Amino acid sequence: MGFKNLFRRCHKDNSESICLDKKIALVGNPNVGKSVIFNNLTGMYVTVSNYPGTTVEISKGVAKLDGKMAEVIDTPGMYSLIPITEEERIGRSILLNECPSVILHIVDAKNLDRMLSFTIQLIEAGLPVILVLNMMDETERMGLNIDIKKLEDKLGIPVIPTVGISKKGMETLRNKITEFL
Ligand SMILES: Nc1nc2c(ncn2[C@@H]2O[C@H](COP(=O)(O)OP(=O)(O)OP(=O)(O)O)[C@@H](O)[C@H]2O)c(=O)[nH]1
Ligand SMILES: [Mg+2]
Repeated sequence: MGFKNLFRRCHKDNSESICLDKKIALVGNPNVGKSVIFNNLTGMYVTVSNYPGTTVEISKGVAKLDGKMAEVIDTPGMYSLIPITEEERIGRSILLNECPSVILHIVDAKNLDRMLSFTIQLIEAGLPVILVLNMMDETERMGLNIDIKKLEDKLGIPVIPTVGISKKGMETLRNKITEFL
């Protein structure tokens, strides 16, 4: 699909680089639990503002991870790196322009098969990705069993199961994020 190296310039140490701070971006389809996980990661200092020149609201907050401070950016729901909606265009431009140290691709684990193509796009674009399998409570209730280790081996990225609403898996996720900062 030609996503390879699309974002590589973000991570080069050259004069074009605008990566001054540590940033964590949350991406994923609508309604998968991005904002719940955003709230779990951030503390009191949350701001909501319109993305420049648009009416799309972006939340930003601060996470303290193992003594390191990082900005957390909650993006609007998006399905792909190829933008169709304004929200997707903004999501893509956050990934391009904000140069996050790590991207959390948050998926509804019940529908993992439908969501993996976006994970693969992010990986192929050279972005630093953690796959977050959220809604594990509902997934387990449905009797679905996901082989996390095998998924990690196949994708070559960390995969962390979570239940956003009860904070299950958040400690493991925080530790994994810290490795990227
Ligand atoms: N059962 C269950 N519900 C969850 C979990 N995480 C989030 N939810 C619920 O799922 C719904 C959607 O969560 P949000 O955090 O608003 O999802 P979002 O991805 O930010 O949605 P958009 O901003 O619309 O893209 C809410 O009702 C949450 O309470 C989870 O792990 N398990
Ligand atoms: Mg949200």
